[in-house]
Amino acid sequence: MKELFRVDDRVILITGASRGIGFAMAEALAEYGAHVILNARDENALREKVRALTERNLKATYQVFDVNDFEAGKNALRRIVGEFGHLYGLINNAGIQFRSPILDFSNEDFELVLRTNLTSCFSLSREAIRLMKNNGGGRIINTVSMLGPQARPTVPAYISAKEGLRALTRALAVEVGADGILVNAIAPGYIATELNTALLEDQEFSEWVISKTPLARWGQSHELGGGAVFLMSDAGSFVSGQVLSIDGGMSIQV
Ligand code: GCO
Repeated sequence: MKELFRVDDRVILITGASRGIGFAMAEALAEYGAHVILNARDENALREKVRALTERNLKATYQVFDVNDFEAGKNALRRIVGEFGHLYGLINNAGIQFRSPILDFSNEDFELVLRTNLTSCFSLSREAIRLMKNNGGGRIINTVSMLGPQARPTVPAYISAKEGLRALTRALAVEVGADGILVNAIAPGYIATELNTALLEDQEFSEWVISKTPLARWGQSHELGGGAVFLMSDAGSFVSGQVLSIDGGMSIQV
């Protein structure tokens, strides 16, 4: 049974992996045998995170690119296949957040969030699928959000993008399943990451999160790792087009 969750030697690219949820997913996958490739824009941060994994004899390297530079992402995938011979998995985790009342929310900011949190996932997934098809299949996980089906004020672009990413997950799953490519999403709740520092420091907001969460606490990044291992492993071999909520139950509490 324990082999069910191994991902030995599966080459998996995780975007936005220099910190938070992305690094937590990469660390968990590496602990279960994967060769993880961490992506971010900050090479120094990536070098430090990869060193933290390789010092534990885990298999990790990095690729520096901005997910909004679609050609750079395509070239990074080519380098990965050139170096490792194949690409098994992609986790589209990189994302940004803008919070502002809608009347102050510019078109430019809205478009930047949609490009970063949705369009870049489409572009990188298309190029990854091109490679996975030649390798007998693979896995894609999109980091969506509890927000999407649920909403709150001041984050219209993020909600729109993450709901769109749920839809893209289904759109890809139906199109590439016959190629042995499984596409799913993980929907974090409120996790104590740098993206949410402003919210964690807002006592009223933080207490609201705790009151609306059955587990009565914020989540921790490492609590997202198990879901990534499940969906990248043989344990998830018949799961596609699905959203795995890792939110302490918040999405189901009125
Ligand atoms: C916010 C937060 C959320 C969380 C998470 C909740 O401003 O409400 O940034 O978007 O990050 O996505 O599921």
